[in-house]
Amino acid sequence: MTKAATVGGSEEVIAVFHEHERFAVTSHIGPEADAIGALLGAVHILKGMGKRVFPVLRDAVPDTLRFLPGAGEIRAPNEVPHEQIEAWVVVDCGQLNRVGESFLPLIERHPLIVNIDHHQDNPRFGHVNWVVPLSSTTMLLYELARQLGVEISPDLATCLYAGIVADTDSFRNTNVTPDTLRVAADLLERGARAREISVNLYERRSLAELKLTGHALLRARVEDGIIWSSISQELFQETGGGLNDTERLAEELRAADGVRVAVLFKELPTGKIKVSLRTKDTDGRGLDVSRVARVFGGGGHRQAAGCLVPGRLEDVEAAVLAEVRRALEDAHRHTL
Ligand SMILES: [Mn+2]
Repeated sequence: MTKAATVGGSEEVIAVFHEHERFAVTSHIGPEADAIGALLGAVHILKGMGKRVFPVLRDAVPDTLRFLPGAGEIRAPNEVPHEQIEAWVVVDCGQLNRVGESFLPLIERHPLIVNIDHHQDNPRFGHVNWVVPLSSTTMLLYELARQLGVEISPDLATCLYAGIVADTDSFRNTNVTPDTLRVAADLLERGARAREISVNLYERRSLAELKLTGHALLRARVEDGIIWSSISQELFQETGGGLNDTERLAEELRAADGVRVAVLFKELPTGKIKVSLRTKDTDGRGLDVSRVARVFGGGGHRQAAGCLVPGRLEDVEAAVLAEVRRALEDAHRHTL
């Protein structure tokens, strides 16, 4: 049995899970392993309690995450019997609009939204909120399963473990705590398929992704501890790559020796620029990139954040880099 500390504050979530029979569970657009792992985790738990559950996502499950047990049952918003749903469980969404704008009106009118999340700046948009800044949202689902006495099967363990691996960047970020490892160890004991998760998460890169990575690394620039690169629409077209082929690129940039911050700019067909920020902070006290992202209406975590900025690529680059420089100077001043 694990000795991981018990996480409090779940009483209302547990009450809702007990008191209702028909649930829909959803997560954010551009879903990654913590979003889908937490969504499926909630589905397994509710099913384990004998409830009726509808798993829903606005976006399709990425190919590399279809191995997660239950992923094949996830439906599009228009396939859900909305009038039957007694409670919406929204997981891993730092904001409610992260479920997708077209989908938002269907959910936000609902009288019972349960918000389960680990993003620190979550505005507690639910009627019931359980927001704890653990390493992953799946850590919260693990805790729920334990508190509800639902058995953690190898399938459920695999979903939960995948979220931890993804959101800690394979146990490399400063959000890894002793409890992260205790929970991970317990999930392994319960049959989480760790190697299958690693291969699916890290060893299924498309040729387009590798080409985009190559181009972006070639054009990367370094100045004052900041490394940055950009991908224009032209480059997306030339390589045949899409936005989801750029997910790991900011981390590749950050791997450069001597840099503290990596910034990747991606030009979308809409004319907006998607900005990804990463820090190479070793002690959790350096630059908080989510603060930079928030200046531009975005958000995220200390070490990984992002924002969507309207404007020309060069202009957005200049504005964001200026803000990163300012934030680095601030962080430097605070440590003096
Ligand atoms: Mn997450």
